[in-house]
Amino acid sequence: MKKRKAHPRVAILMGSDSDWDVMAAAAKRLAEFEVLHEIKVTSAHRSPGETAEYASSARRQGLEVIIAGAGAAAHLAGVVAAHTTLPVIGVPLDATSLKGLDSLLSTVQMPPGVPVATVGVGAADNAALLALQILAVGDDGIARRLDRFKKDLARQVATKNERLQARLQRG
Ligand code: RP5
Repeated sequence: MKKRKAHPRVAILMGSDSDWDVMAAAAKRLAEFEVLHEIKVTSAHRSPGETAEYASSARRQGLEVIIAGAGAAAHLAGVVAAHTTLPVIGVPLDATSLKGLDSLLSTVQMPPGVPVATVGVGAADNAALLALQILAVGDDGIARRLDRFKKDLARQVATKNERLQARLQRG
């Protein structure tokens, strides 16, 4: 049987290499779940043609979800969403004196018909988890791993509760 060539399932896009320190968390989470991804700097404002071309061909390239992080007047996720029917997850980044409020509003306030699933300011890890949950709709392996991840989260909360209860009892 011919083996299918492995291709990236998720794209992590960002407006500048200065966004990488925050966006790296998305790559780390996808790597932990062994999901192939590609990482690219492309800008809605500074390289609009390349961004549109990338988004337009993303589905053809075999990508399934696109994560796009940008700061300031952050239009990267929105422009990508305008050029593809793939799900787009926007990560607003804190890059100006407005501390991310500017990029949050630019990313989340999309016009009707062109949705961007926007996570919190700087929440690249959550963006990756949402991408994994989207892939898990048709991928039992990822769904099982996400299940274990959620059980682990609940265990961590239980430990925090035990710690607090012990502290309260000590007075
Ligand atoms: C945005 O402007 C980028 O996404 C970045 O967050 C911010 C600053 O970019 P650089 O001036 O560091 O390239 O477009």
